[in-house]
Amino acid sequence: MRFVDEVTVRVSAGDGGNGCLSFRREKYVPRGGPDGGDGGDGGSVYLVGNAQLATLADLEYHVAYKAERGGHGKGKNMHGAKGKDKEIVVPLGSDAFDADTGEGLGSVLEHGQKLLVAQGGKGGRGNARFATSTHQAPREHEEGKPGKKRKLKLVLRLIADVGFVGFPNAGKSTLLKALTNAEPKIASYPFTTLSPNLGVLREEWLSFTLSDIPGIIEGAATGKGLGLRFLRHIERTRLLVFVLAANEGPAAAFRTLIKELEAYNPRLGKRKRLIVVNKIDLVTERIQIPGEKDVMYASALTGEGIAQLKERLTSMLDKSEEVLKT
Ligand SMILES: Nc1nc2c(ncn2[C@@H]2O[C@H](COP(=O)(O)OP(=O)(O)OP(=O)(O)O)[C@@H](O)[C@H]2O)c(=O)[nH]1
Ligand SMILES: [Mg+2]
Repeated sequence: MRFVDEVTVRVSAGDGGNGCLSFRREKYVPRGGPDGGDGGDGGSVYLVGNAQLATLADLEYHVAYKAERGGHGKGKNMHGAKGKDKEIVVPLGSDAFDADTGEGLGSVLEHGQKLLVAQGGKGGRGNARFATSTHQAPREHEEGKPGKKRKLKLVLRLIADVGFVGFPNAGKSTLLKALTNAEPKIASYPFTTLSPNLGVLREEWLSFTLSDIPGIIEGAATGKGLGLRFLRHIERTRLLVFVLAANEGPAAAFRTLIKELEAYNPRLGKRKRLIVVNKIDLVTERIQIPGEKDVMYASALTGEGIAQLKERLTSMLDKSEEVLKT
């Protein structure tokens, strides 16, 4: 399915039903009391998280989502039915905003989590509710309140344990394939990956999600290449893996990558990280990365160092805190 990480839709909660104005009419009862029932509340619109989804593509075809209105109250104290809620299924990591005001409405981070994005209108009270000992034939009754209607903007920032960053062609996708069940597109030209790929790494009873994003180049933070567009998909990871090509100046590449990440979000420079110098089949020396202790050497192509890398990732993640839920 196509990767879509930003979408704007209209959501309308249901209006509340009107309260009823009515008096009892029975054969031998000359002056019946008020019996107008309340209107039902309008249905609300909710987002619901689904761990199976990794794109907002489905939402592009539904421009509008509407919850049911509440039923009107009726005589004989009959209350109107509550309007049915509308649920919009979204991938985990979806952030919701009011598109017009920019107000943040919250994030959906867990499977089954429900987030209210448009509150249904309250039903109006029927005249029966206005009766008191001194006011026995009330004619007051309320209209239902309108349901919230808004333009809703959804922005997806994927949730993964590990995010891969590296220059185009460094071998990120090849590495993802070597470590996980993913089948990403791999080719010998830059920008083969045009949208994030997710893969699951299973080690005994543990499993972690790894995400491979398009290559980053110098100036990415200011919009060069695919730019900032995809950096948000590594913001929620707890470990960054820098993938550097051994034969293309890995130390300089690392400095550039760190600079771009920090320019985008300073917190990314402080995120726990592991450096993988890939393509070691193409060089004879083990190039050091100044200032970095956690450096591993591997070849995603020949498989050299992959088992050690798996082990290292597993032990680093095992000890690290929960997925960052911000
Ligand atoms: N010799 C060698 N080639 C590799 C290795 N890893 C990847 N490659 C090759 O490098 C090229 C780029 O690999 P990709 O995995 O597509 O690189 P990428 O980092 O995902 O690139 P983008 O998606 O464009 O950012 C492909 O031709 C791979 O076969 C390796 O360890 N050794
Ligand atoms: Mg790739």
